[in-house]
Amino acid sequence: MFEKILIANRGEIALRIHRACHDMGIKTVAVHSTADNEAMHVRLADEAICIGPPSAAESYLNIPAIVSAAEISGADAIHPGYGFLSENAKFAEIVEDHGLTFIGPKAEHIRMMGDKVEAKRTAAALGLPLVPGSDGPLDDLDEAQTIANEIGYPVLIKAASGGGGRGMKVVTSANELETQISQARSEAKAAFGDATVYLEKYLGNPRHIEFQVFGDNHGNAIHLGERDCSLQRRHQKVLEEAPSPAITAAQRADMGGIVANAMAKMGYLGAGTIEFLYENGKFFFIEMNTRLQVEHPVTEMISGLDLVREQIRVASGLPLSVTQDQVTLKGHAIECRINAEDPRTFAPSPGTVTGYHTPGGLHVRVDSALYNGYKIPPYYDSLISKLIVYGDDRNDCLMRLRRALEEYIIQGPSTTIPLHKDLLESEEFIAGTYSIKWLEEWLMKTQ
Ligand code: MV4
Repeated sequence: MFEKILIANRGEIALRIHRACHDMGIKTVAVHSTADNEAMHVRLADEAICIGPPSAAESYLNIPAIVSAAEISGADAIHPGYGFLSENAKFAEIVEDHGLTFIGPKAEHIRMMGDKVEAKRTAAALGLPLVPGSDGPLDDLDEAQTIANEIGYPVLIKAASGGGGRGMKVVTSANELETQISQARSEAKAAFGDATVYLEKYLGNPRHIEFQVFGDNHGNAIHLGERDCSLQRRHQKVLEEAPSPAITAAQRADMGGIVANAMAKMGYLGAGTIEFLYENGKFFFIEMNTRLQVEHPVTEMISGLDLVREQIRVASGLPLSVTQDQVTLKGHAIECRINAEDPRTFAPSPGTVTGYHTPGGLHVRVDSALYNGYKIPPYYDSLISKLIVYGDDRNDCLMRLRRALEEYIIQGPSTTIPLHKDLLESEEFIAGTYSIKWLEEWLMKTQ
């Protein structure tokens, strides 16, 4: 097992990883920008090394500085968290080339899943159901016309190097196809340096349901059920829950079996998430994320497993601590993402926390790096806290979440706590019948 892990991240996820390390008797090294000298992740770690100025490009994305920090501190491994360098195949390779362990999947799998066309090909070969569409990149207009006519309009043009919804174009009729493809191409080129695009049937009203998977290098792969992440605003998740209110235990066992099998065939190592759109009782693979996700705690709450511990175990060569038969998913969990933002305009609201009180009690978890007097810097993501609540069933979970939100006090910056309180009173959310379109429509009507 590793003796010392460098955490190449900041904020709540750096604390989350630090906690798993200390629970396992592993020392931690924090890295930080000059904007984070007073940050909680720096205070808690056994050692801390400044790696650059505030801009992420010069600090949390600075590969030479991070690898040097690992060498100087004598760390055995690097955990990238989420965002920043977590899905950078080159970084994973450089880390391994320096005799360190990258706590994450193999570089080849990160690279493959980063190319959404490659990812779909692989998923198809592994038996996952796909959204109907082009088999690969779009080459010429004739081909695109033929495919679109076959599957029927509307269709969606997506960037192969995209993801997260950037550079997508909905095409409603044949006469728009040419201009939308060339628009998508130039936007993709500008945003990702790659003009490759592909085409899919546009699903009008799906849910976003993702399966958590895990593999080790002893030939084992398991799934830990799904999370429903349909509540998004501008491709940012707002609230996630597990299990999804939309699917049955039989559907979970079916899809879970299929994704776990696929991961075993690939020889996938570590934590991964398989994203599906779900519409009219059917799943359609769209993407795979090769990292630990922000919303992993809801899966931890219903499975009782520590996903960061599992990541560290399998990266060090140990088998997963459980077999599929030993996984029991029980109860219901919801995560509210709390951002330092105006709850109506969503404008960022950095600044000093002048009063702070966290909710507590049975089945209530707060993952946050905030403390009273902390100055939220303006340079990074506005996520400042995740409130995660467990209940025996969805209604029990909703009741406890309302109670926990009432207790949570963050003074100084504006936060999205009031938005979550309103959301928990809305009929559609309570009924659990929402799709990916619902939140933005509700915000327009009510906020
Ligand atoms: C789609 C889709 C409809 N049909 N693909 C957006 C982010 C990226 N991961 C995939 N996305 C979508 N792909 C087809 N064929 C609708 C979306 C989409 C979406 C997906 C999940 C959650 C929120 C969303 C909001 C808008 C669009």
